[in-house]
Amino acid sequence: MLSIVKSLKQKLSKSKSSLIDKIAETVQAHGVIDDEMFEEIEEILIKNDTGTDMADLIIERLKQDLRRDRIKNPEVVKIYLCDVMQDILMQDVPEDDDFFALPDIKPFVIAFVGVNGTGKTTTIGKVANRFAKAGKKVLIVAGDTFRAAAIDQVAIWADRAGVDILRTEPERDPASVIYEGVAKAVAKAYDVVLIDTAGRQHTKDRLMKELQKIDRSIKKACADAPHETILVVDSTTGQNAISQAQHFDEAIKLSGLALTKFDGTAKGGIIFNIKHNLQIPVRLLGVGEGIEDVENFHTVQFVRAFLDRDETGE
Ligand SMILES: Nc1nc2c(ncn2[C@@H]2O[C@H](COP(=O)(O)OP(=O)(O)OP(=O)(O)O)[C@@H](O)[C@H]2O)c(=O)[nH]1
Ligand SMILES: [Mg+2]
Repeated sequence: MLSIVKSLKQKLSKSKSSLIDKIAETVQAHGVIDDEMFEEIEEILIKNDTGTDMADLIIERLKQDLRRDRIKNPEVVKIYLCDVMQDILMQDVPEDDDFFALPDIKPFVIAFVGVNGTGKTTTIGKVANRFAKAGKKVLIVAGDTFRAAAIDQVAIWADRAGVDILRTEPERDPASVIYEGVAKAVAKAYDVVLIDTAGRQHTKDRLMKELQKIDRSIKKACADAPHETILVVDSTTGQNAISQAQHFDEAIKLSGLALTKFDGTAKGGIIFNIKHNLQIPVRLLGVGEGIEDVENFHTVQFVRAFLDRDETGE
């Protein structure tokens, strides 16, 4: 557990130094606890994508706690801030939420959706690899049929992960290809099906309707599937993530989010924004371009890594 926190910490080092450390620096430079200091903290939070409502909430709670304990020393502010942020993230969170611990459902069907270029195909490759390593029989369905290159790309990931793929000629109707894939998984006793879909703008009605068709064809092949529908969100997109999630959730009921490119963002605050605005849990974090670079989003570990806390919670 400690080593997971450490390695996550390294991967998140960019995000960490730019939020909590920046706040600590600001507070220290400021020297006294006053309104100006709170404004500066709030500004940093908003710049880091927490959203204004969430930034307000954090600041209000911080003020309350500092007042309650009659804190006058600015050096202690960081500790109080970490506590407030930790409390907010940990509210209503189930313990030990492991994406890779499959329930007793076979095949377990997971659809990946999202806007263009967010990392759907890459995430599927990483997830396939994890399941394959755990001894699961995995089928990837190449449901992004718009471009031949997309089919080749997901085939390369299937090969790397050492799992099977159902692929067709390009330009076939994605819903029918996906139907074939899920039906094959049912017939051949696969443990897990990972469905790749084409990137689509959440504001385009026609593409959102196509998602509904895909959902229906998955259900035709396996009545209670998809068991998970994961929206893959690029964590560097900031506020737009919320609107993406709302639109996709209307078209195809989402069960969770995968936040990719967390290694490259200086703005870890998006996690707080999501917590405030969506009822959809973050399940996976993408922390690099390699096949191993996926982590369970485990709130406790994340909070420790992100807010620079170690095992003892100090
Ligand atoms: N640094 C980093 N790069 C990532 C991560 N996930 C994906 N990428 C990169 O993001 C780019 C797009 O990834 P894809 O997996 O092709 O994205 P996609 O959502 O399938 O794209 P479309 O199918 O075109 O919509 C690639 O260059 C990936 O290497 C991540 O967690 N960290
Ligand atoms: Mg793709």
